[in-house]
Amino acid sequence: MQDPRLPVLYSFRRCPYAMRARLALAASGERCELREVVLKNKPPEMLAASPKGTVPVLVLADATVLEQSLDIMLWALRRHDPLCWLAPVAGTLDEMLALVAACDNGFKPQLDRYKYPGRFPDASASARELGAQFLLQLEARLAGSGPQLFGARAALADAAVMPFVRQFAMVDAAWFESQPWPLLRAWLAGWTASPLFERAMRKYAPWAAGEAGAAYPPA
Ligand SMILES: N[C@@H](CCC(=O)N[C@@H](CS)C(=O)NCC(=O)O)C(=O)O
Repeated sequence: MQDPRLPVLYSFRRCPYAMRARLALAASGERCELREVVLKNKPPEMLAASPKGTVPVLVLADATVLEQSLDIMLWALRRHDPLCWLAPVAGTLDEMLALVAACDNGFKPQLDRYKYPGRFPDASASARELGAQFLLQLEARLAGSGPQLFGARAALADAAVMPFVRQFAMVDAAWFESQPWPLLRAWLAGWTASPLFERAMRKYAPWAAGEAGAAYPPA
C-alpha cells in the first residue's frame, strides 16, 4: 500500500513527455506513486482527474492536478533541486524554457511527421530536414557551451529535450549517425547511458484499480 499522501503519477513508459517528467522527479527525489497506463485503455481515475487524456498527469495529495509534463518537471524541481537543474551554468531558466518551447512547438511536430509519414503525406518529405535544423541549433549550442545544452552540467532543458531527440534518432539510426552533429550524438549517448535515465526507464506492469502503484523514483 502506497502512502496516500504521495502524489500519483500516471505515466506511460515510452511517452517522451512522461519520460521527461520521470527524469525530473528522479532528479529531484520527489517521491510519488507511479501508475503505468495503457493508452488504449486509460484508467477512469486518470480521466476523472484530467479529462484531456494525455500522460503524464500528476495528482497531488491536495487534489491539485498537473497535466503538462513541463509543469510536473517545474513542480518537482521547485520543491527540491539537488542537481541544480533550474540554475544552469550557462544561461538562465527563461532561456531554457524558450528552448523547450522551440522543441515542443517546432521540433516535435516535425518529429511526428518524420515518424509517421503515412499520417502526414504532404509534409513528410521535408520533416526530417526541418527537424534537422533544430538539431543543428543544438549542435551549435553544445559547441558553444557544452557538453550539456546550458553548460558543463545537465539541467532542465537537457532532460526536457532529450527524449524527443532520442525518438528522432531512432527513426533511422544510420542516417542520424551520419549527420554533422558529433557533439549531439555524444550528448544523447551520455544521457541514454546514464543511471538517471535507466531509473526513469524501469518497466512497470500496467496499473489496475484497487492496486498500489509502484514507488517512484526507484532506488
Ligand atoms: N503537452 C502534453 C503532451 C502529452 C502527450 O501528448 N502525451 C501523449 C503520449 S506521448 C498522450 O498521452 N497521448 C494520448 C493518447 O495517445 O491517447 C505534456 O507536455 O504533457
